[in-house]
Amino acid sequence: MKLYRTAAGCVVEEDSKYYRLAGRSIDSLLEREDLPEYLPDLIAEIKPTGELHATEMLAPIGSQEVWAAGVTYFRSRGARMEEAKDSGGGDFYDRVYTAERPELFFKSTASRTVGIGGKVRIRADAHWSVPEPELTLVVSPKGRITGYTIGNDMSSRDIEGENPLYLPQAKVYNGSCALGPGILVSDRALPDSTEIMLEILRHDHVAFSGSVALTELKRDPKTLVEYLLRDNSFPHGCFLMTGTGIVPPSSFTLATGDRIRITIGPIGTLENEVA
Ligand code: DO4
Ligand code: MG
Repeated sequence: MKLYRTAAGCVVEEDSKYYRLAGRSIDSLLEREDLPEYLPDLIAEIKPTGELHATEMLAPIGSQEVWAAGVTYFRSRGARMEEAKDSGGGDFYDRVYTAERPELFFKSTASRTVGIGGKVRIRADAHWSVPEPELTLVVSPKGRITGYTIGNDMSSRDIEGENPLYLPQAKVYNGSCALGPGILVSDRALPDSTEIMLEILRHDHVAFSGSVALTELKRDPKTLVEYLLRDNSFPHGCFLMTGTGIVPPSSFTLATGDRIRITIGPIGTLENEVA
């Protein structure tokens, strides 16, 4: 079962049928502890309507904060150690990869986040920018994983590499986050074999493509959520990106007009153009 947000309200997709939920805000749904059990009951009382087009879909976020985990894949550890070696910061990434406490950082709010078809941005003062395709957890106020979406943790690698203390500037800026297309509503873990796929198109040619399976994710999603909620409350629930395992080569940087396509089979495809 999938949940989408549109300008006219939320829509549930089940068995290729679409149920429009009148008068239910995304907040009122994401605040529920019982979302996976509640939605089937709700649509049982509604008649399905015509198709939902991607152009109607908005980022599936309301008042939630978006947080992110870092260095959760071996590939991310290596790339970060390399980019930070001149600043002396490389060692931090190795240490956090093996530490018990994960790296968790604040990533975005709805105002900095775009949905499918929206434009993500590269910072004007950055010269090395990449997308980070990440499985993103939908977390209830009490810390239950009630769904999954696709996240793009847009990152300025030169700023991050210059000094690890610049991380918030490398990660949090207007248009630095994309979420969508919708939410796969489920509290069941996705199979380890699930692939995250990234394709970057430039002038209709594939400039970069890569994939990683969830089996490479070093941290258990439930443990990441448990750390995030320690002494930290989320009355509207929150999103938690689980880190990237796909890093383009160091010679690659995003450019205006590039199209970033991220696919996670059970969730869908999130496509955004770079502004
Ligand atoms: O510590 C830097 C950021 C790591 C990150 O965003 C990732 O591994 O996905
Ligand atoms: Mg990331």
